[in-house]
Amino acid sequence: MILVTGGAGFIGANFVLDWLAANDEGIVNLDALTYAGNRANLASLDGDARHHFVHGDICDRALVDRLLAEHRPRAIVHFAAESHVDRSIHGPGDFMRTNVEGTFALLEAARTYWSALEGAEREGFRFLHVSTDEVYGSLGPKDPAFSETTAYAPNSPYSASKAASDHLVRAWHHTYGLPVLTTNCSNNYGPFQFPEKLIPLMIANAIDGRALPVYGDGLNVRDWLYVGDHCAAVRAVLARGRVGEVYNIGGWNEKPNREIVDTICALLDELRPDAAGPHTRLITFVKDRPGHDRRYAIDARKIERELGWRPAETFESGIRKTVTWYLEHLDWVRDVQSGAYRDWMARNYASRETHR
Ligand code: NAD
Ligand code: TDX
Repeated sequence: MILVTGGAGFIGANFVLDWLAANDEGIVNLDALTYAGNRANLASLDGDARHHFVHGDICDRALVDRLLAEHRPRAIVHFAAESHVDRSIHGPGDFMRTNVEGTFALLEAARTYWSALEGAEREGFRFLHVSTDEVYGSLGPKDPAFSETTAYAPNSPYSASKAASDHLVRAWHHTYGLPVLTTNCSNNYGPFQFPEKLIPLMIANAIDGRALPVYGDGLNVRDWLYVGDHCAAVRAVLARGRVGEVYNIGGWNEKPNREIVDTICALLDELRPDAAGPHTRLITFVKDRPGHDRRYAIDARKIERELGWRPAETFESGIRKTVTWYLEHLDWVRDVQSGAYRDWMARNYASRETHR
């Protein structure tokens, strides 16, 4: 049995589904079902006794203590977080609470639980903390990619809160000996991603014939990884990672945002031949994100060398799968585009003056 936090969100749900497709070990899935958490992502597991869903908050120490005592997991895989940079700019409070205080509460619960274990159970226990490349800050065009020893330099409230959580995890290992593992991954994309993030937002807007809002000059660079490859990397780190180590995860796939949007438009031109095209006519350049990091790039040689992990998807195969998934799951898209979603879109995009 493992305890997963945030398993109703984008990456967490993909992880839970992949895990249970590959082996019979059960999962306790603790998720607060914020705007980003969605039970529908896990609908295919209804009636599956291996999946035990708990609607609750990682900050609720008594609840976490009870789950650990009841289910006696051999590992905690910690995905739960507030994850959207733009939301962290509009309202950083939730990010400090969940990402910093929530990780603190989870570490303390894990420490108490692990301290009371004995023998092989104690030896085998792991706390795997899922984090991001954004903690390393922004790269210039010629800088080498982020490695595990790159100095932390977070620039947004989101990345600062994740950096803080990474430091807590590190300290709980060095001070208390808690057997932790930390992963820092690049930008993910794939099924079930909430349409506030670049790729699903562009797909959802293009399908509806709405503007495709590109921030600034569209030349900010991100390093994209298909979510299934991230999940496989997390499984490899959990199984074979060295305790106390950090593993950077990335797809060697740097691309400027404008190229991503062009690729999505080209795929939609092909897959929706009856739509009024070309979809690039919808591209609109809008006011930049404050403090917008220019470039992220991950040096993934450590996880490749030590654990033999490699991404299975190319960007071309992964983005085609992703666009196809959204076209085949328009009901899912409509469900998450609720009143609260419309409020967010109005708040984030209304104030950005636009030019084509
Ligand atoms: P997401 O926003 O899609 O999902 C987050 C999940 O956490 C949701 O199900 C939400 O309900 C849950 N949650 C939030 N606050 C909670 C709380 N207090 N208690 C319990 N559950 C809570 O996020 P995601 O994109 O799936 O990211 C998952 C993790 O991976 C995060 O830690 C994020 O920092 C990290 N990460 C994400 C990316 C990316 O590109 N999306 C890249 C690298 C790392
Ligand atoms: O409407 C948009 N227009 C636009 O140009 C949005 C939402 C984004 N962008 C740009 C900003 C970024 O340069 O696209 C790029 C990607 O933006 P996001 O999808 O918001 O991702 P990013 O800010 O890079 O952060 C993501 O990757 C690291 C995740 O949201 C984080 O959770 C993860 O840690």
